[in-house]
Amino acid sequence: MRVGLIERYRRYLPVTERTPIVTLCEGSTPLIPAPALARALGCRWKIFLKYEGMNPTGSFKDRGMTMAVSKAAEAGAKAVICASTGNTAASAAAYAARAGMRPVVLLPAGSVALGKVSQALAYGATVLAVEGNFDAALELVLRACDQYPVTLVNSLNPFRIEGQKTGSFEICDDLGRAPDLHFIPVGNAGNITAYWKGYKEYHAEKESGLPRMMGFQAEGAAPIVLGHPVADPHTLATAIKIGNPASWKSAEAARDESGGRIDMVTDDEIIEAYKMLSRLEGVFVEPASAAGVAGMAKYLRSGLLDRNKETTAVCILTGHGLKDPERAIKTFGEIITVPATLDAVARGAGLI
Ligand code: AN7
Repeated sequence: MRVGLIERYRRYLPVTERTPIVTLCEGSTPLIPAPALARALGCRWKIFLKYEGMNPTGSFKDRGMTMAVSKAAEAGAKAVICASTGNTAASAAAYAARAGMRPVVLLPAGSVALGKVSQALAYGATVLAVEGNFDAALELVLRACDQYPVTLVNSLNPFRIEGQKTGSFEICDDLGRAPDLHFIPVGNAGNITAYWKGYKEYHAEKESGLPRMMGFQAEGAAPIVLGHPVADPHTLATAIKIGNPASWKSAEAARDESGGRIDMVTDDEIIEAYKMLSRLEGVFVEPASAAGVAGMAKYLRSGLLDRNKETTAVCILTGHGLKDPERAIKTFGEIITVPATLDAVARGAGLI
């Protein structure tokens, strides 16, 4: 029987017998070896893909949301609210539905991939498209939480980080120790914060080791790399189109304590990694999820990381490819329409 991550890692999490556990059996996602990707990148590393798209709503957000909504239920909350580039909204809506709470989600108008919008609607969220970017929506959510009886479930809610840190536990359990390098996309910077916390906690108890944290932002939305907020962020990886990350300082701490890097990749590099993952490994992700892999490829190419050194690398693939079907169709090309004859099918398929 598959159990949710609170049950699996209960003793590392701030829950008690009185906490009503709101779960969709999230977590325990596969750690998939990627030998073809390693070959294509010309390296002798062991590369693993942590496929977080396999969570119940198709992204890593479910890890934090099972905790945040369980604790909100314990506190008697009736409604939850978040600003979101899409995945947080989908996850919040699902867990709120399950807990019998009202979900309200604020999305940057016109910037959220269709799969995510359809999920938030399906789970019964009140969906507000804010005429502004994610950062403006988050600001409004924080003000709403100050003034109205509604619980914040963005990653500024510390229970979100607690839930998300379990990703590190699973990686250490699967590998028998922490990897050498941990590649991860960075948007609002909650996830890199959570993984680092998880690695440190496990290491303190089990001496499982500590990876270098390698975070990657999109070039048009790279405030941490530039050292200042970006007023008008842009990238086709809409999940990480964020100009003023909430967990900025703790992401820098993860980078510095681990001897890692936070750097940026272009949209072209993101799309190249997006294609490699699906074509070489059969792992379909949304574009933002490919940013960590794009960063790994960039560092291997430039020689900043040694391709011949024995290295175990884990790439966090944060969201499922079906989240953004429009980008997939744009990227992967044409459908061939043919008459309903064997000859046309054979020609179309390149069999003759
Ligand atoms: C697929 O849903 O911020 O650095 O509002 O959906 O922890 O923010 C999503 C972020 C990476 C970045 N990959 O993680 C939201 C939201 C995917 C994401 C990130 C997000 P953080």
